[in-house]
Amino acid sequence: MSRTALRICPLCEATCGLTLTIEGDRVTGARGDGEDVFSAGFICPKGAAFPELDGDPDRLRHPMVRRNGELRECGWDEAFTAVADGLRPLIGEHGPDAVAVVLGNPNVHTVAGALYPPVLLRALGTRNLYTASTVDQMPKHVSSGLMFGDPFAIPVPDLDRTDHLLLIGANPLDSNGSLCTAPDFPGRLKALRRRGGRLTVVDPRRTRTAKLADRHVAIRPGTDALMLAAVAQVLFEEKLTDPGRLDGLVDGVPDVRSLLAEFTPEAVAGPCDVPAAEVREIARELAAAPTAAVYGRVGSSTVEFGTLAGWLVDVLNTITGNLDRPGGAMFPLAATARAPRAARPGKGFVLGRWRSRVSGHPEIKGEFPLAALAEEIDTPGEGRVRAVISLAANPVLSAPDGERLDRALAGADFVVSVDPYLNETSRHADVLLPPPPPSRSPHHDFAFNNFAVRNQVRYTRAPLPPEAGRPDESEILARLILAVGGDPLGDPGTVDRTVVDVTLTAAVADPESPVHGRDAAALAADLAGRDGAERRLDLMLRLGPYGDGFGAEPGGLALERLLANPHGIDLGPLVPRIPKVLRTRSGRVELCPEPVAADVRRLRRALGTRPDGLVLVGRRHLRSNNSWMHNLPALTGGSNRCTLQVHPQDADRLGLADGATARVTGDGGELQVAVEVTDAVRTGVVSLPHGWGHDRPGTRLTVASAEPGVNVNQLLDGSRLDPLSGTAVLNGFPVRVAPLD
Ligand SMILES: Nc1nc2c(c(=O)[nH]1)N[C@H]1C(S)=C(S)[C@@H](COP(=O)(O)OP(=O)(O)OC[C@H]3O[C@@H](n4cnc5c(=O)[nH]c(N)nc54)[C@H](O)[C@@H]3O)O[C@H]1N2
Ligand SMILES: Nc1nc2c(c(=O)[nH]1)N[C@H]1C(S)=C(S)[C@@H](COP(=O)(O)OP(=O)(O)OC[C@H]3O[C@@H](n4cnc5c(=O)[nH]c(N)nc54)[C@H](O)[C@@H]3O)O[C@H]1N2
Ligand code: SF4
Ligand SMILES: [Mo]
Repeated sequence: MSRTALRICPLCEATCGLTLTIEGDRVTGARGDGEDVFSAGFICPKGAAFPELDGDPDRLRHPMVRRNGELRECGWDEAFTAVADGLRPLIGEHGPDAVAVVLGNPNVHTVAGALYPPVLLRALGTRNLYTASTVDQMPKHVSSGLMFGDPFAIPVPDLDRTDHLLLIGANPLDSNGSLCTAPDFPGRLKALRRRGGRLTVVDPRRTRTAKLADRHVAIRPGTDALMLAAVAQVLFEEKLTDPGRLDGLVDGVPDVRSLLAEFTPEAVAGPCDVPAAEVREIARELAAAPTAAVYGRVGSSTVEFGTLAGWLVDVLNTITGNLDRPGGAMFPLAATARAPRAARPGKGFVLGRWRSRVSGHPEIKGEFPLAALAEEIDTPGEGRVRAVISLAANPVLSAPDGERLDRALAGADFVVSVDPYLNETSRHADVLLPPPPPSRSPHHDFAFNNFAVRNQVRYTRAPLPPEAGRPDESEILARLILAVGGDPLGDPGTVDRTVVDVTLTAAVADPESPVHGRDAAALAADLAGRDGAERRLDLMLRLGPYGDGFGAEPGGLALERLLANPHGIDLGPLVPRIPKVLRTRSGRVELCPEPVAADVRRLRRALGTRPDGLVLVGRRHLRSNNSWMHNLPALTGGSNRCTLQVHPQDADRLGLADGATARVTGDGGELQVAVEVTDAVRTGVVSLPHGWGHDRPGTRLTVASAEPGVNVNQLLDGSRLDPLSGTAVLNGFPVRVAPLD
């Protein structure tokens, strides 16, 4: 007796619709949903492994609490009471900043992770917020914040219509794309080439994506900002700029021109190790394409000049007239986003409103660098972080210097972890709260629809009912919020009711809202949904850009329409959104923001250099995901291995043989790892993937700990950051490599 159920895949940013086969209370199969309005049947090996991932016997089913030093299973009421008992006295004595909140990557892949962390942060009032952004995309938030006034206004390449894609430091054939949500990214790149378009890939490794390209530029890591500056310089020099429709809406073009004047192709050729003539060709091709998009991701972000690279990507999009036009780089509009308002100046984006205690790092978007978490816990003194609430995060492996963080967490007064696994980070929990597997959770992409190459909306309810007595993740987080406030056994529904109340009270008072002047309580009573999370989704849909406005827009979106369209609702191709999307103080695109201009001075110092040391870059494997998918036999083995890739010439020079063990040394430590000799990396560069190092005691990762690998982030001491964004330099940092004698 089997049935099928739909479930949007939560395992990467592509958000494919899956059709699950369900037998009894287990998922036994997964295939692509051919009728999904966005993914149209696409599935990758990770999606296909959904049943195994969902049913992993190492997933925790009961909460755990530490008593007399030992973690043991307990009941849910006991767990939330322990949270309140642990946190309340610390907050009472030391204030809210004594509690750090750490938000990890899967929060953007769950309904709960979108809806509750903001409420938790407001309830706590702590300034100690650390997220995966500062080991990932924070540079892009900063460049967008400064240029467009909204850190979330991140243009995405209009993949299906562009004639030319300049792709920098991304490998979507393995990652399936990031800050560019596009199911079947590989197929969309092939379609670009089939329709006569051109693909250029800039990457120090010859990746599967690079193999698909018309041009592969094997740049020296960390130098993309220099190359992009030179591309802009050529465009200015050769009078190839034309902002098109945005002419008159962009400030600072002449300033950028003079700022970049000395970044000639000749001046960057040495540090980038890219011939000047090739930089000129890249610029001319970009200008000549009928439409083009420049797109940079992780390899251009978690680097020394990450914010400058993110900025230059959009400088190029703007001065070639490709920003905000079909076929260029565009701003998606999600169904649960705020409805657009009339164009007008905004508050702008301000950096460094407060600073971290130990190193004085400026806050960025309300966050401190994840790389600074350990020092905030282990450095004594007034204002020390004493407790940590970690939601879906494994910073012991994903942040620089995990060993220091490991020790810091062990020494913290109190740690709460919401995580399905007992792993490198959650083993430090005093209370561990495991959410149910994805088959028992609903899904809607609150985050990724803001970066999708086509506007669309989908919602899938949990394919399986909750196990008896087990809360879903939304309820876990709502109860955590109550526990932090001292009411561990309270009704979690009050959290959602309060949010609905506050939102509607503001909406009815807002002259631009479709519900202006109506009765908030009556609107709240009209919300559909079988739990608080669903009612909040209904609320956001109805007040959103395509919403029914509670009757003001008949036929508009509401939860019921999504439930009636289980394969999703297509909302059409991306449409131009400037000037409404802008929130800068000028109300215009600010092409030359002052903090960026100041940082260009740092970039200038790299001009004319010719570095010759060895640097390390990462890599992602198709059948892996950061630190938490090494526990499934179906996804491990084969080429998914934690090896140090070394170019044959470097291997010769260093005396390293394929399969031998190398000793790798960086600022933060040393590790030993097997060598893989391959010309897929360029000379002067070695590559080691992240998320490995599953050999710590006290975890429950049967498969992963049998093939633990090493933690690349141990090579870092946490001091190398992109200064404007606080983002860790995870790519292009210096290492020494020698054979293990
Ligand atoms: N050297 C190097 N380091 C890197 C990177 C790199 O390229 N190189 N990449 C960086 C990037 S881009 C990122 S995003 C970070 C990611 O780093 P993290 O944010 O730490 O995320 P993950 O490593 O994916 O770990 C996610 C945790 O969430 C848990 N989890 C899984 N599903 C769920 C769920 O449904 N609910 C809850 N509550 N928990 C869940 C997992 O068990 C795991 O403990 O790593 C960064 N670190
Ligand atoms: N299969 C799989 N999919 C994933 C993940 C995963 O771990 N596995 N993680 C998910 C997450 S959290 C994210 S953020 C996305 C990331 O998705 P992507 O941004 O596509 O990330 P990567 O695959 O790491 O690709 C980064 C590329 O940059 C290159 N690179 C390194 N340094 C430099 C440099 O200085 N300059 C240039 N031009 N290139 C450089 C690397 O060689 C690498 O090929 O993937 C997501 N999807
Ligand atoms: S591409 Fe991403 S969303 Fe699609 S099936 Fe694979 S892991 Fe899931
Ligand atoms: Mo990420």
